[in-house]
Amino acid sequence: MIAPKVLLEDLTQGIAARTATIGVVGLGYVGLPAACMFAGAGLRVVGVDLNAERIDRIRRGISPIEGDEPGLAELLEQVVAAGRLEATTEHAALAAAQIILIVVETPVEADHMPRFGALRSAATAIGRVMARGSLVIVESTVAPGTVTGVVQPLLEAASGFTLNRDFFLGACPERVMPGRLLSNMRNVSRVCGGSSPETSRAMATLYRTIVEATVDETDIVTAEMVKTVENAYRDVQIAFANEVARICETTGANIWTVREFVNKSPGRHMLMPGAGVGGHCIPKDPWLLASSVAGKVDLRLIPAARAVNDAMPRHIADLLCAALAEAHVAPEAARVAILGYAYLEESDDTRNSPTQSLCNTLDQWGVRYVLHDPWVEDYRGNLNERIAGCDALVVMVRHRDYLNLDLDAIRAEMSHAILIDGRNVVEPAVARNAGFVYRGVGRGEYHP
Ligand code: SAJ
Repeated sequence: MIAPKVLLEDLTQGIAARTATIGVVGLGYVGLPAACMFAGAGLRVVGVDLNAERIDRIRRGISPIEGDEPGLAELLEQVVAAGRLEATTEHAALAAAQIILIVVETPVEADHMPRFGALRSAATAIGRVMARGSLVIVESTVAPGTVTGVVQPLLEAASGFTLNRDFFLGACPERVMPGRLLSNMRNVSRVCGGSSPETSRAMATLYRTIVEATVDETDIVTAEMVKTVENAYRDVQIAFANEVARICETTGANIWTVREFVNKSPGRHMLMPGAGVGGHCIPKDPWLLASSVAGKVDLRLIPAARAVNDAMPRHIADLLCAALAEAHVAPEAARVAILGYAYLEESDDTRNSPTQSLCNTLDQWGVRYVLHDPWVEDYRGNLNERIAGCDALVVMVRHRDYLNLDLDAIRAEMSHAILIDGRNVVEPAVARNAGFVYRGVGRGEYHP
């Protein structure tokens, strides 16, 4: 039997010589760019996805990824035409791969706990077909302890192999962002956590074929921790900014001035308050981190930050209510135009949209609303027409289209002139001079 050390050496040489084959399980907005980048680096890639329509489009060299992803469609077409990227719904094709990436979704459920259903299925399917000497790498963001606690046992049970003797395992969490998939994959550093130091080294050799930033080598749990911690950290930072904004609304300060001057203090980097925290990462990853110590460590800050950020859409609704009262408009008689549904400016991604949370509150209150978003198919259209007859405007996303609103023209279309600014897109004095009743997150100087 070939010694594990030799197996890894052969694998590393195959990467360097570009003779190795990589399997990628999950061809979504992370897996597909990864498959294309490795194929573009000269490696042979076999992509597997359960979605036959997606596989069909990829086989035709057509990207199934929505939104503007610079370079992706061209790269996909190129590597498919060159025969370096094959796509299939059959996991059996992975038998030919020396390296297999798992890039499937890892959501948390309503109880904030992960079930890892897709991950478990992928691990079992891979275990059934993977060849001896394979290196399996989990790119999905998982709770610390998942790769060795969930993936390893499933791989061993399905293959009959033993870790670090017959196969190798690692975690290299993705760090992509919609709109910058290829650029992030190339320019953002990666953490390679392997089941042995030699495994981490082989992983680093692989990722250095596509990553121009630093590629760090460590153990598996550290890699799992880094990804979930970096996003929990960001969530706490945003929550702090949101809480200070609410303090400003009572003390009569302007959060943006406070933040500007605070950040002049050495080592301070206060983030931005806003109308809420959406997306596929920040609302989820803190819960993945917390789930790894559920019942063992009594966490206070991380859950509290989630609660603060999740409460911002309700805060926007409360600001709206206060402004309606000042304008003597009954909420149940009001008609509100909500500007922005995507979770982030200049994006069509609506996952965990804070606006949806606001709509749920307005539905409970019986407040009628219309939605506008130039990036979201269902809500595109002429802004003035969408606003016509409304009593209030609520800005939820800092899309470029909302940065220079013609308030005089908008005012002429509206029944009442109320403006709620969730993303600091309008100077309050400008709104007031145009005849608007104004409320803004953190703009205490304008909250009577
Ligand atoms: N947000 C604020 N205030 C801020 C920053 C963001 O309210 O100061 C809100 C945004 O409006 C949005 C949500 O938080 O609703 C998330 O925004 P984000 O800028 O964090 O963007 P994401 O969710 O795409 O975050 C991803 C993360 N990357 C990965 O998980 C691989 C995050 O770690 C990155 O910092 C971020 O991209 C980025 O800036 O690239």
